Amino acid sequence: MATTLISGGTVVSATGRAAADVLVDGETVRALLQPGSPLLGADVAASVDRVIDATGKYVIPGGIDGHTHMQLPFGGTEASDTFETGTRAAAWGGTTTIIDYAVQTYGQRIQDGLAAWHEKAAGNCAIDYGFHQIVGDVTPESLIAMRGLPDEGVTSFKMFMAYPGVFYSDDAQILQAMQVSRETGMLTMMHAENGPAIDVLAQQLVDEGKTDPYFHGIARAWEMEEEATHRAIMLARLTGAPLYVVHMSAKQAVAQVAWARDQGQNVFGETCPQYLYLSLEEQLGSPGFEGAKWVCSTPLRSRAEGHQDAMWQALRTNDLQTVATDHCPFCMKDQKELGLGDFRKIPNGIGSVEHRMDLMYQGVVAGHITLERWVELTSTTPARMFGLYGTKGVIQPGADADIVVYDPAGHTSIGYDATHHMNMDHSAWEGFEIDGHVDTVLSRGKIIVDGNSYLGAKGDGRFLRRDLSQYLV
Ligand code: DUC
Ligand code: ZN
Ligand code: ZN
Repeated sequence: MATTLISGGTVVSATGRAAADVLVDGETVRALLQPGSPLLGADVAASVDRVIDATGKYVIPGGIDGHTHMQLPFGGTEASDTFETGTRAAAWGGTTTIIDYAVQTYGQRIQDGLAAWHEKAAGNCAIDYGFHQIVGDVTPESLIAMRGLPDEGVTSFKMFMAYPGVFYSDDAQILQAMQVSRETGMLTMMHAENGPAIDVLAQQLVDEGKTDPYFHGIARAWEMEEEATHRAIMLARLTGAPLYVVHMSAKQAVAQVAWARDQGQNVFGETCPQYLYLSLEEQLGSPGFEGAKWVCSTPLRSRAEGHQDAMWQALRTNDLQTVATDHCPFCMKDQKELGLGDFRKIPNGIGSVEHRMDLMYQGVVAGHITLERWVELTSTTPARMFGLYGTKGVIQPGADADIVVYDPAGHTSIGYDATHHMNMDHSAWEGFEIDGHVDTVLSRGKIIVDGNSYLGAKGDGRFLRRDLSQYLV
């Protein structure tokens, strides 16, 4: 296979930055060379098949989005990105790995749920992909089947304390699943919101005629996230299960994670760009039905209460460890519109898989995080958290050549008629301006994005069999 030299750039890792040329041989990184180094011959550039000029640019490991929902049947419809469209959009935005959630529905065997996800993804992805397993029906049979997941390369499973009647598990079910997590080393992932209480609050709001999207955020109060996060932490503590709380948005819930971590517990937290930038007042509270674009769970929180600033701070202090998207796109037409007149019927989800790397880079520009922390939150820690590190999440000899050349002098305007490749009829990020640009994307050595050209193909991406988490203490 072809050899490539990425020359003249600044290689950024989770721990530092250095001027270095990256030699790619086939699908993997062969060497990092000091510019002008004679180690591999006097003129490496002349001996390779192609040279990518990265002068003035950052060379970073490809992004890893640890939380996506392609083609998820949910809320009476199905997430609008297929594995084909969603992973291509991810590639455009500098993400070279996704970890999607395979679903076991109520009454289904876990093995069958996982097999269905393999069928959806195989041969369709633009980038490499792995799976977490949603356990939607804890039964004696599924507790046995869960033990087989690590052998399938699926080393984490998600449970829901929300959505009664859909994915919900009660405390007794969570306790038993966590015992399996402790026994096998699999990571327990938790959607931490008190679903039964939220449903009562939502019904009361609707009875009072409060049916606009804004009230989705009122029903799903931060107390419901804090309480569930605490409960999950205590169940994890009792059982010894490692716990990863997904899509965190309430500062009080993050304080629970910080508290557990201070006790030495293996508890981790993820947030998403929407909880860093968007708010209950500005987006969810948009006039009329417009706010439906931003109905997701956990919900957008009040800026006046300071949640967004607290999330950025928690990313700096490592009270939160990762940034994923919870990419779960729905069109307004025929999908979000299902909830006209009743916010409970709006399918929950926002599409962001294309924009995570850019939005988080803007956090560097704004001084919220360092360049190194950008790489750590979006690539290196997800790799370690989900058992991919060494192959993914780092540019080093032997690693997969998943590499992004990022131009800090470039610019990206986000919007439906601007930068938009996701299969949606709107952008939740309309009008966002980024002081940087994804220039070139390599997936296992193949250039799949080159400026404004897409050079990848459906089926480029492979299924990743993941090891157990490499992040546990
Ligand atoms: N939250 C969302 O917003 N969408 C998918 C599932 C979830 O938990
Ligand atoms: Zn969730
Ligand atoms: Zn999700």
